[in-house]
Amino acid sequence: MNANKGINKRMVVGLGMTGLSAARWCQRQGYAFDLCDTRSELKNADVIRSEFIGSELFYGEAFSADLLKKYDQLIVSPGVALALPEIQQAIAAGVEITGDIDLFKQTCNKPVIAITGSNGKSTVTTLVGELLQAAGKSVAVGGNIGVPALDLPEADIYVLELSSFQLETTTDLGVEAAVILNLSEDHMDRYQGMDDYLIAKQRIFQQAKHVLCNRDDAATMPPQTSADLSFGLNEPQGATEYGLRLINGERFICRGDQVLVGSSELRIKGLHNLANVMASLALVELAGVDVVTVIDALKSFAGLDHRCQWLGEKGGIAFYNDSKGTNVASTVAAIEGLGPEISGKVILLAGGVGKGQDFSPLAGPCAQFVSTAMVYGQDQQHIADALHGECAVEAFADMSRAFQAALVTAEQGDVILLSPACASFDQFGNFVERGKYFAELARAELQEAEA
Ligand code: UMA
Ligand code: ADP
Repeated sequence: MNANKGINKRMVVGLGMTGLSAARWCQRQGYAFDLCDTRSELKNADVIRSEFIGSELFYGEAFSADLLKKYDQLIVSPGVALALPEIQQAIAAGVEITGDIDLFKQTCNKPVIAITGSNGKSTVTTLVGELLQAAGKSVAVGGNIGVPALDLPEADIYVLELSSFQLETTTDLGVEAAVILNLSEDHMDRYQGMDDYLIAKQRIFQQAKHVLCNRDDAATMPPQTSADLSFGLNEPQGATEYGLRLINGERFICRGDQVLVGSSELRIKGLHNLANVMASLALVELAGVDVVTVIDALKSFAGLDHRCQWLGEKGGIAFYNDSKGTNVASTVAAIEGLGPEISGKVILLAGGVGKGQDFSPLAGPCAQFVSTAMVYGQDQQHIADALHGECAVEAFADMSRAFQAALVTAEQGDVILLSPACASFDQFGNFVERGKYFAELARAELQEAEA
């Protein structure tokens, strides 16, 4: 594909990680481009100017439609909404829109495994990368998970986590294998509704060679073709289905009739993680690898920090950090994943910035598995309202106080789970900072127990 067809001048819109990776890519290709950002203070402006000599840098004010219209193509960062009036005016004037993932695909001739969904993306992306590596492939892992696609090193196969924002700017993506893991409410501050959000996600299927879908979630099915493989929590019906079978009281991951691995042999816990493991195995199969050869690597996968991460146990009370539980569906998955596995109850710590979500789906799982919800932060009242009558609810100004109260309430066999169902921005820089803070609180308790 000719990435330069009819395009003389490009504008890189947004100068975070993605924008800078795109600018470097343009520079490597020898293309002419300028750069813009609306931040009033661009701390690295001098570094940017010296790295991209010959490019003009615009920042410090709102995007200008008159300026944007002067370019043939806008390379738009995922955090910049295409709905912005200035971008819309440029589109109306005939300016082409693209993003880093499209540029990456135009110049990458190696297979790409693409993963999107509302929850589980980072877990599946990381696991697929590790399994392919165990199968002897040279693999590069990136995208929304961290390293922008255009900054990835050379590899034989690429595994990309793609957000709906990144998919908005892709056209004819053409990946080797694509999956939408699941779909639930998120980012409603950016989309008009769930249909709009799904349409963005479904762009992952454009020209995909192979498609994987989740049998338990109709929204993950490709609209115009059928999936090559599927995964689901029920029993698999044939060799194209990954699913679970109950054998002597234990859940086993199976591919059709083939029994692959028992849940007790895995280090990651919870039904949602069994779904993630099945999705990962199926993607590895679609990449041409015999899944039997990667089962040992699968057994050693301990999961990612801040995702239902076991921190330790004190006096029969276990501490779990699920700070990446930033939306209602992920918290539901964490509660429903841990609840049935423990002899006691879950003490839930939840709160933060609710992003306009409906918290009512928390009610059922909390009634079943949670003894007390310790709510804190900006949108605590919305959570408390949704849980009224379902479990005990106590309210606190911040997480530290909620944690202290959880210690008092917890009994042997219980789990203290941080799974906020919210973004962290009211009290922390991001979910990692929030998770580290919780882990510090928990580790102080655990050390006290050891001393
Ligand atoms: N900007 C403007 N004007 C605007 C909006 C943004 O100028 O109206 C500028 C900002 O000033 C900033 C730049 O755009 O300089 C930020 O760009 P960005 O928000 O696209 O962020 P990047 O640093 O490029 O990071 C992006 C992803 N961020 C978002 O989608 C918001 C990162 O995902 C991703 O890791 C990275 O690309 C590499 O691919 C983060 C994320 O929160 C982790 N993703 C969301 C999620 O997972 O829920 C989708
Ligand atoms: P993402 O990258 O999509 O945010 P992660 O793998 O980082 O996904 O997991 C984020 C959170 O979502 C986890 O902490 C867990 O609570 C929840 N989660 C993980 N996998 C699933 C799944 N398959 N279905 C529902 N929730 C999940």
